[in-house]
Amino acid sequence: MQIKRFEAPDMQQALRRVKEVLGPEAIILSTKALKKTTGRAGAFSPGAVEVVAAIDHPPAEPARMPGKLASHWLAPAAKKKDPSSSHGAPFLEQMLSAGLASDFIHRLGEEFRAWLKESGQGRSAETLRSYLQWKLMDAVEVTGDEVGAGKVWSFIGPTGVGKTTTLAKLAAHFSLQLKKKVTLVTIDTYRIGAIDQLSTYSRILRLPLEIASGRGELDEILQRNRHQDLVLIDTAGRNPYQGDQLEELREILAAERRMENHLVLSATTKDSDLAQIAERFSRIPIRSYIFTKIDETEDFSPLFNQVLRLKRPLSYLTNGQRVPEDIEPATKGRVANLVLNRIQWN
Ligand SMILES: Nc1nc2c(ncn2[C@@H]2O[C@H](COP(=O)(O)OP(=O)(O)O)[C@@H](O)[C@H]2O)c(=O)[nH]1
Ligand SMILES: [Mg+2]
Repeated sequence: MQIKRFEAPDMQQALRRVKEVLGPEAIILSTKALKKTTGRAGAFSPGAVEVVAAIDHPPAEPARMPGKLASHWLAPAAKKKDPSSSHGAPFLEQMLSAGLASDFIHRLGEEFRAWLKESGQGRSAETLRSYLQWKLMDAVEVTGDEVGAGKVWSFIGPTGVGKTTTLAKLAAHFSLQLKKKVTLVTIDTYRIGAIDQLSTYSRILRLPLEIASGRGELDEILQRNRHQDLVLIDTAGRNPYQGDQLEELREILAAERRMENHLVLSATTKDSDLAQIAERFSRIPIRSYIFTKIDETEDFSPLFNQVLRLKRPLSYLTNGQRVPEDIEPATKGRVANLVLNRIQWN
C-alpha cells in the first residue's frame, strides 16, 4: 500500500491531485480542513484541505526493493523524497530501518491498513505511534514479578552475559526487600573464580551458598532446601556451539521437576547470534528470557525479534553493573517503549 498526503485550496482540486498521482482506484483515508498561512506573518487563508489517500498497488512499476521490505510498503515520498509529501509512509520504513523483523512489519502493515479503513482514523504521527505501541505490547509476553513458595530458578546462557550478577540482584531483591527465604546454589564448578564471585555475594547478603558438582549433589541440595521460598542456581556459561556441554547442563537441570530455567541473554548481542544461541539453548526447557545490559545499547530490535522468534515470556531486564539496583521486572509497556524510542518520529 502507498499512502500519500495532499494539500489543495479546495476538495475538488485535492481529489483531482489524488487521481492524477495515485490513479482512479485510490482510497481516501481522511480529509481535513486546514488553516494555511499565506506567507504574511499571522495571516491565514481558510478553506485549504488535506486529503490522505492510499492505493493498494503502486500505479507505476511495483519494483521489488532490495532488502527485506517489499516496495509497496514505502510511500513515493519516502522513495523519491518528494518534498510536497512530508507525511508519506515514513512509519514502516522507519520500523524497517530500526531493524524489526520484516515478517512482523508486513503483518503489522496489513493490520494497520485494515484498521485505518475500519476506524476511519486519519494518519498522524500520534495515531501511528499509539498503534505501534499497542501492537508491540501485544506481541510481548511477560511473567510478572510474583514468587510463591518453593521456587527453583536456574540461570543459563552464554559466558559473560551477566548470569551471576543477575542472580545476585534477584537474591538481594527477594531476600532483603521481600523477606523471602533464599538459598544460592552454584553448579559452576569449572572456574574457581566463579565460586568466589558467588560466595562474595552470599557473604554480603548473608545467604547460604551450596556447591553442586553433579546431578546427584544437586538433587540432594534441592531436597535439603525444599522449604526455602526460592533457590537460585548459577550455572557455568556454556558455549552454545558445543552440544555436549549443553547436553550435560540439560541433564543436570532435568533432575528437578520444579526447575524454571531462565535464559540470560545480552541486549548487546546481534540479531543473528541471538537466534543461534537461543535455538541451541532451547533444548533445555526455557521458562523466560532475561535480557541484560540494556544500558549498553540503544537498539532493541534484536531483543524484540528474539522474543517473537522463539516465543517465551520476558521476566527481567538489567540495566547496569550495580547489585542490587540495576534490575527491573519486564513489562509490556517498557519493552514497547525501548523499541519505539529508537524510531524517529517527525
Ligand atoms: N553494563 C552492564 N554490565 C553488566 C550487566 N549485568 C552484568 N554486567 C557485567 O557483565 C560482566 C559479566 O557478568 P557475570 O555476572 O560475571 O556474567 P556471567 O559469566 O554470565 O555470570 C560483569 O562485569 C558484570 O558487571 C548489566 O545489566 N549492564
Ligand atoms: Mg557467572
